[in-house]
Amino acid sequence: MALLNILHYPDPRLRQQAEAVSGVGAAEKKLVADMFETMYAAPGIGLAAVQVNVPQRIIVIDVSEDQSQPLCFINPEIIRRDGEEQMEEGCLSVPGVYEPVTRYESIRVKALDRDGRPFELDADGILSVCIQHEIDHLDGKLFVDYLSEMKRSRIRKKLEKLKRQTL
Ligand code: GNR
Ligand code: NI
Repeated sequence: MALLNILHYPDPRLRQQAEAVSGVGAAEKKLVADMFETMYAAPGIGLAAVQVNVPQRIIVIDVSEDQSQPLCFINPEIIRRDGEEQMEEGCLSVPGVYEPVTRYESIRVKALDRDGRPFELDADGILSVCIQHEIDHLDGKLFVDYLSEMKRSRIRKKLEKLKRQTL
């Protein structure tokens, strides 16, 4: 296993459109294992492959308090969406920033699991929010894109300054 480097906004590689995975083999399974390790170490409740500079449609999530509910979604698709809900979001690629975002309240998702087997799952609450946040990453989208241009530009300047200071 290995810890992967997480890209930070405004890195242009976070804008990559991820490609569908054509088969789940040894390389994909290793990537999934490394993504879980990286997410738990961060710590975070979700991680999309684009965040570790792999433009493939792979997501890992665990919203439990004790790392007991690992979920992997390969080629995820939202097949049902209902209601709206606002929740405070954060992102490992936008460290230190938390802002409310409105998303679908409940969804049904279709995907392949880490062994390549198809499954469907109903989600609401934080799991629903997290799945939508991660699928956005696979399309090169970040939660700051839902904020005003003024807020986003303030966040970009803050993170650019932070980066300069650590170089
Ligand atoms: O760790 C994370 N917490 C979180 C909190 C509210 C809404 C979404 C998230 S996802 C985030 C990890 C991350 O950046 N995944 O892409
Ligand atoms: Ni994120």
